[in-house]
Amino acid sequence: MSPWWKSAVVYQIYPRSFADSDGDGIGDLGGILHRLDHLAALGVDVIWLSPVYRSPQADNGYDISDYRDIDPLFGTLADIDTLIAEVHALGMKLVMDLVVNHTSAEHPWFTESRSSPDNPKRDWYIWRDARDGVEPNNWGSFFSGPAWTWDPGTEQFYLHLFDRTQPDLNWHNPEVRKAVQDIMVWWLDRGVDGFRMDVINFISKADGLPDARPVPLQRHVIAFDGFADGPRVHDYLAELTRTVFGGRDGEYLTVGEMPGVTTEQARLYTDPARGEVDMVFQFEHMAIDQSPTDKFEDRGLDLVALKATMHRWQAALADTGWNSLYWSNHDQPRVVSRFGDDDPAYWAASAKALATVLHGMRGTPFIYQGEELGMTNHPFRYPQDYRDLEAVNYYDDVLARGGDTAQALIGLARMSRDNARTPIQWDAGEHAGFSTGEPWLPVNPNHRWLNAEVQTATTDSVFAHYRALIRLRHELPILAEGDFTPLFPDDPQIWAYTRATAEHRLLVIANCGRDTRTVDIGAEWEGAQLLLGNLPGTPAASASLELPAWDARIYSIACHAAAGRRPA
Ligand code: ISL
Repeated sequence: MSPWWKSAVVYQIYPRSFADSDGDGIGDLGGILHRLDHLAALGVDVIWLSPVYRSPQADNGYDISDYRDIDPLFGTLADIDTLIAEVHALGMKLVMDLVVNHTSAEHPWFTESRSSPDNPKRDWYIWRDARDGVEPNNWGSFFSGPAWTWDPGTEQFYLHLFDRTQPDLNWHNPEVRKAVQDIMVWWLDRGVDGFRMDVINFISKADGLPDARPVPLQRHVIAFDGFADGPRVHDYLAELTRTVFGGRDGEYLTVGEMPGVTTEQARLYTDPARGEVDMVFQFEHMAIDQSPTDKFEDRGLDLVALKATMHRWQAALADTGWNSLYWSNHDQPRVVSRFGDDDPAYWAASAKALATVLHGMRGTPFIYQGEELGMTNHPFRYPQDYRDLEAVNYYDDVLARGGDTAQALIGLARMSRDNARTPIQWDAGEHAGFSTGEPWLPVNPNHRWLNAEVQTATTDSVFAHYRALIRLRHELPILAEGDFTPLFPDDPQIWAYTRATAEHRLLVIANCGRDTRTVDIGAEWEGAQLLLGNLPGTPAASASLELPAWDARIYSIACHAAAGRRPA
């Protein structure tokens, strides 16, 4: 029997920006509890909660100082218990974010580790001597500068692939792995239904921590070849699954967030026979409009390349393994502004069209909060508008090396993670109904017309379209199980593919642009039933379709011939 998560839809909550119950301008667990009806109405199966553990919040909770407590910003352990119970009562599941490639520098493990070279926790992190008076290798941090920070007290460098406040754990040490297992069991005992595992393909670093291949004009290099999919990562994940779930892993969901993962590696990670993770969250399609050496340098969208990448992942995990499907998360700009068209004339149709092509694919769809409303990028303008340390560090870095700051601001406005982190637009009122206080990041001014209150009351809203797509996934086994075949791969504007089982065929087709297009889909689709369209008055299928701007449709035909061939 197919695992339950193959026909499930996951919804990601970024708690800081979801809903605030106490008026401090920062979202919290009480706010989520209050808004659970929104998720029940949407029809999602699983909630993935971004980190709510105790944390200094240098990276908004992806820097954890106590894995067994809730940060007072968000509430208490009693609140999370209530949330777990309420989510279950509504028939949904709750998955926690597990950030264990690194801890916060304020975690007691690190405080002990840095206290002396002989401390028993010294080896829980990755410490090295200086090389010729500087960092031990040329690795760079994802958040600018070197991946090493000097500790004057003990005169060694420690490794941090992310911010200096996020030291990497040494997974080679069995005590570290045991400590992580204990944390996971502790949360399962509290009733959670699985984990989204942050950068989990970075936990095994290359032996000897070799220099990365140099990149012209860059002193520090993001060294994927040095830390992604390293030598022992598969062993560590299999060990984790074995020890934590003890054969009950089918009941839970594990999602490995894996930047830089290849399709070949993803097949290994998600091969059920290997017992590592259920699905990977990969990033190839998110890099399509970015320069390989600078994510804020916009290359523009090449739709043919975007389709090719998504289709390659569909093919690679067709027989073994499983894809997660997503357009956005808390680290990416809003998809309707990025790959769609946020001009008011096309905004709704393009948000629905993008949703249609994603939710028609094979894999488990993830919706990032606000995406179901078609929330857009924020009109950020000035350096001081940004809160995210990635954006702040990037701007400071460009400034320090005398780079083009005007260009940097254009790149930040398009790609900054803060675009995804503005408060959810619940209504047209003050602070968009997110909080009674001043929100930590400004509300998008378009909340006057773009908000949940309007959309849940409207039958043709972006929200209603997402709800319809989720319902189709629950009702039609073909969406989880059917084969995937791309159509018109070289068309720069039409995104189309078929899904097929022996009994049933679907055609998913969208015009991803403003110009009307006529597309010849063939006589076999003549008269096919329209399952879902995003524009009013969409007809049944004909051999040739006329698709206005951002028109998206799903057509269905039952294959009687194939059904007739079945043994009696
Ligand atoms: O946004 C990115 C940096 O440009 C991504 O590369 C991101 O850092 C990467 O996907 C890993 O993300 C995860 O780990 C980070 C955290 O900041 C992100 O929010 C989290 O999703 C460190 O824990």
